[in-house]
Amino acid sequence: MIQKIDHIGIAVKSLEATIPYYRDALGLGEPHIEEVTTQKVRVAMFDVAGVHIELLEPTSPESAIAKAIEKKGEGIHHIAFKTNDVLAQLAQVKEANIVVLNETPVPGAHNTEVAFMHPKSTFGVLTEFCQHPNCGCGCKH
Ligand code: CMX
Repeated sequence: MIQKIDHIGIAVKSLEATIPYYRDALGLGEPHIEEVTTQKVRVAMFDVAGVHIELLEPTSPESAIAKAIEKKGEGIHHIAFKTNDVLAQLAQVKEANIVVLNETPVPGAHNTEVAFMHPKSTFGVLTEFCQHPNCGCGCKH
């Protein structure tokens, strides 16, 4: 079941160049920063009342984010829905003939399990399902 919007992914060339806008100009506070090697990105996450702004900086030219920036420049890249069961969610959209990019969940930021659908089958919006474990880190999911 979809529970809420988990995060909005934004492709950026440089976390260092972008963070001051969100942290200082908007006043969102310090982000949680981590590298997600499986996705070839470095991520900075800002909590906005339980929904995260996820800045994504490519760590390799092979990263989906590097390719997105090359094609379209920086900007909104995807929307992610929090679910308590990614596999069930994938089965549900496949029933509706939506093309999935991951048949099974892969590791995402913050110890999540994630899976994407192809934007050509979701009306131009790259869409992710995201399932959180009980990570116990004190963050607001
Ligand atoms: N939003 C909307 N449309 C997009 C898109 C995006 N972010 N990225 C690509 N597209 C569109 C392109 O504009 C293109 O459309 P046209 O054919 O009309 O020009 C089409 O999708 C291209 O599709 P493709 O050739 O099959 O795929 P690409 O090589 O361009 O890769 C995608 C796109 C979505 C399949 C790839 O980026 C992917 O697998 N993404 C999932 C993983 C990911 O994005 N990881 C990074 C973030 C990870 C994280 O959150 O930690």
